[in-house]
Amino acid sequence: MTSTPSPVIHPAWLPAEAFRALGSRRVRVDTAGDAGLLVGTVLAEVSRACARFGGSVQPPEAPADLVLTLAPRSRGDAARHGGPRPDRDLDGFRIGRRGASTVVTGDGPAGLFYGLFEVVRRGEAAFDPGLADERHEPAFGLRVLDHWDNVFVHRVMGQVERGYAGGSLFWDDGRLRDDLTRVGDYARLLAASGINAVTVNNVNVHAGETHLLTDRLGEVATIASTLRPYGIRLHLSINFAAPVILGDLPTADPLDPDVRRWWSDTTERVFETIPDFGGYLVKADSEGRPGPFSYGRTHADGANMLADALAPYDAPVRWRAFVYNHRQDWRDRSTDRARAAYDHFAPLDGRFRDNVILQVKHGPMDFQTREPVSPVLLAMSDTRLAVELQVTQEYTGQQKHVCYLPPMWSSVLGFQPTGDDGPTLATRLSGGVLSAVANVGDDPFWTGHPLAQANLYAVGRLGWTPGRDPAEILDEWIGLTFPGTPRHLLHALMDDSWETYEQYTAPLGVGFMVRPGHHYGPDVDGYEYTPWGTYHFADRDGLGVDRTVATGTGYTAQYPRPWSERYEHPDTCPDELLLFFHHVPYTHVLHSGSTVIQHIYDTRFAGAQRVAEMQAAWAQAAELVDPAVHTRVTERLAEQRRSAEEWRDQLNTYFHRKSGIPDAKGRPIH
Ligand code: GCW
Repeated sequence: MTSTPSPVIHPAWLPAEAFRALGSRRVRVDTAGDAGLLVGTVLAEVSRACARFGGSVQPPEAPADLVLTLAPRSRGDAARHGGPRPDRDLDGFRIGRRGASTVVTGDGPAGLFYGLFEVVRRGEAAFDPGLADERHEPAFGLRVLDHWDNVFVHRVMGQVERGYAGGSLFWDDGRLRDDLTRVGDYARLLAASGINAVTVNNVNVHAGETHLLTDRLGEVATIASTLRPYGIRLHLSINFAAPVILGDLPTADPLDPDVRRWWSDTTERVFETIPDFGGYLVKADSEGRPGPFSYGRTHADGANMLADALAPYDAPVRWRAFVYNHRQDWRDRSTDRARAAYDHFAPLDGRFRDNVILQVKHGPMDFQTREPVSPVLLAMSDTRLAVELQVTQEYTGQQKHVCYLPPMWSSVLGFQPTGDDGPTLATRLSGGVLSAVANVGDDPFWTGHPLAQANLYAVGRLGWTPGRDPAEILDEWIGLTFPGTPRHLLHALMDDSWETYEQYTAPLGVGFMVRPGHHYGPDVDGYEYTPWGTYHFADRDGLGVDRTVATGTGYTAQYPRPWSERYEHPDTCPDELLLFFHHVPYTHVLHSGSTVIQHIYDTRFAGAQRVAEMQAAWAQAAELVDPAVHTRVTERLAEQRRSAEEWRDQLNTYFHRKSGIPDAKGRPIH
């Protein structure tokens, strides 16, 4: 069962106050009678803001402080497209000054609408006579949040798999929610951050959820119409075995003509019902989900079948590369889970249709606190690739811990595949897809931990400008969400929170060490002898995973040069990834000058100490923050502190017992 939503829903980054600058002025929405749905949304936003703050919506030709207008070539496009289909190629806009007015010119209705939110973000600064002319357009055409929401409450995973913010916004115990008001509000928040699509069900599509594609499509269409006014398209996760599960066919073989016809007929009905349907998302042959392997077919066969069904509608299938053996034998040292996605997919490069997008988790394992960039993203130049980020904090504190993730994401998007002077990964992927696993639920703060909203906000902003400084995005979010609160208070808690989290959890890129199943809290050996392939190999002499070509699993060879060489040798491997790539003695000296064992002790103490300081600083700020936010963050910080100390003590004790090496500073180790 899901929790009952509180009647007071936090406005996140769109509090009424954020509209003051715009709403207290004369605004003209100059779209020459264009009555498209998105233009209607812009008008409604402007009217609401002006009604609240005393400004006015000006008639055509009348003087205005802000003019929102469409570029000439797109006039009429919106009318032609009629209501629903926002043109995603026309998301860009210009902003600048003309005489005494600020003018936003949308490339199309969506651009107009993103331009409006740019004005909101800038507040008074949008009306500065010195405002420079700027053109904005998103780096990624599709900026999608994937919800791991179940329709039916799952006996282990609950309503939302890896959800830490209450129930689903869409589904409640098997049914579509009656009241979708929050879905509309959510769409508005997402649009204001720059997101343009959501997937409304878990990638693990269980039997009940399989019906969303066919007999429960009406419910999906209802969600789509709630999202549409904000330019958010709906995507569905599908079950590869749907033709069998739904009882229509004896096989789901992707090369079987009946199966292919089934998918094209089913897809036709989807588009008849939802003309602006976004596309399919597929988890196949992964963690027990069905897929083409059952029929002796390849992932290219499977993905291409769905791509062919979607092609008439110019829609993509996103096919996930998260394929690995989760029934591995821990005694077998040659099997390395990190290698799996590359081993499965790199040989298929060039064999996918144009509307197949291979969606790759940003690291080779599974959203750990620190991983190298997935080598799949650096290969496969003849395949459309998307990077998948995880906003929901499965392995990064489950929205009980403060953990501002954009510095991690920026290190992925800014990674330079060909070395220090080359283009970034974001440049390579631009024009394509940025996808992220959502972190919201029916919690009154949307994300459980109010400060986890910043992660959701930032993913949209990075979808437009992946090279932007995460600290700047954070500052923007703080300004919008906490008008009146001194910004340094939030910065003090959030700026280095990812690093802090890393300090008290698994060290130097080794990963996991979490409690199996729910993945919260320390359990150093929790996964060590399991079939999941997530090991640290600690013994009395050392720890880490040897992934070298010389003596290990050979994983480093999946990287292009110079990375393959850098990672291969401990002396050139970055400290923070040392134990991901190498098994070293506890006495190995890091570039930092510390030994591995002393680093483990020092950073565990420092991380837990830092959390205690965050807690003390927040306690001082009670008067300066909305009391409801203050209380919720206070509660979560108390848990973060307890948990950080538990991590510190378990890891220190474990490695002290294993290594027998005392802490050089003589601090208490139990
Ligand atoms: O990290 C694992 C999660 C699963 C998830 C899977 C995936 C949706 O623990 O809960 O399943 O990744 O990404 O498919």
